[in-house]
Amino acid sequence: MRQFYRKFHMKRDKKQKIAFITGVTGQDGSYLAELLLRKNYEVHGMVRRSSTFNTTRIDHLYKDPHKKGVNLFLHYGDVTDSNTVYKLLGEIRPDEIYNLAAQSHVRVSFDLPEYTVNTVAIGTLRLLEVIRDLKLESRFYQASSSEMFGDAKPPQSEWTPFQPRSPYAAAKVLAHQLVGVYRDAYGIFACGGILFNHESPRRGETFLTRKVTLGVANILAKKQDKLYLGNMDAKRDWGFAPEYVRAMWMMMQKKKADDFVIATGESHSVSEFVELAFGLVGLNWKRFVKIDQKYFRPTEVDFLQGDFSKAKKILGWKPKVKFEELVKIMLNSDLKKVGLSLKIN
Ligand code: NAP
Ligand code: F7E
Repeated sequence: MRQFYRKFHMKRDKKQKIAFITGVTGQDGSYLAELLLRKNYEVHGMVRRSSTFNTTRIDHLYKDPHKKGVNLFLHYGDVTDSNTVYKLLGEIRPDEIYNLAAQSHVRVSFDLPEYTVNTVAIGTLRLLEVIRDLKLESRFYQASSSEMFGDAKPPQSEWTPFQPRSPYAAAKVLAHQLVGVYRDAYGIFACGGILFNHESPRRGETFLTRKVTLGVANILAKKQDKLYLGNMDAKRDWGFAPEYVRAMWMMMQKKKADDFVIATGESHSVSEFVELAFGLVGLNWKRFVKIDQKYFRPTEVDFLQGDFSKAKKILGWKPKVKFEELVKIMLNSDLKKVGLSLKIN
């Protein structure tokens, strides 16, 4: 993939900004790439080698690099591979780096703690060290998470102390704190976006919201008869992913690097999400949902609700899509995906 880039980079409009995204194939990476391409950035995405296609979320953005006007370049890489990170950043010298790569599943982080810490925490350290070593002037965005708050009493803000409850959350705390250290010690423009849960039709199918909306669609299409879930009592502050990646970009345009909570300020339980999603298509969830202990976590985060007043004041950011609309957007997309013509208004 890289050789194409070298050839075309020389022709770049010098005023055009260059962004580098780790995790470009993920939910947020794909929306962020779309946003930056709309803003005329030259976008470089790091893609992991996989034996099956892992680029489905960005396939619609990809153009043959031999053609003119191509602004998206993909490079094989991995945040656990320092050498490649070093080479890529040295060659691309981006204006903005968005570090979204992660083993991002909280439940899975209990099964794969070492790998999770390696990608989430040490992966972040690798990028920061390369910026420092190469003396890059790149701005850096870190995908921090509301999971870092863990047991802390809601509403959680930038001033709430972290009380992580999983290997994933502990790794995100370390990464977030390293960002602060590198900002203060070396003057690197590094932001920590503390994003609460954000969802979309592109959400991975094993996360709660998508598992439910796809499950409802499959049940209605008679492709599935039961939906197995874990803890129904946990509460989350669920927002809409495209609005959250816009907040990432807004942080990176400010004069001063800082940390921001991005949330809706509303919280709903898993059972409320389930009841609404089934109810919207006229089904009683109690007939279809079964509890399976396998989906419980050894330690749970019970109640997340974000206070985004700092982002509202300093960035001028606020969410538009709230809970019910989010469920409808995801459900409509999954109804279509399974081949049903039903549309929820
Ligand atoms: P996601 O859909 O799981 O995407 C994760 C991305 O990271 C994918 O592109 C994945 O590649 C890539 N990745 C995983 N391991 C990697 C490695 N070792 N090297 C390079 N790339 C690797 O996650 P998301 O929901 O878009 O979230 C984006 C970031 O925000 C993550 O850091 C997540 O922890 C954080 N976050 C998410 C939320 C949320 O609610 N979505 C909230 C707060 C923070 P493959 O496609 O090949 O798997
Ligand atoms: O779980 C409960 C589960 O896996 C939400 C990641 O993007 O957001 C995400 O982490 C809740 C939890 O997201 C099932 O126990 C019940 O209480 O969708 P989730 P998460 O753990 O909140 C944060 C902000 C991130 O940073 C992460 O990267 O739903 N739950 N039954 C279930 N969860 C799943 N996945 N599957 C179930 O069957």
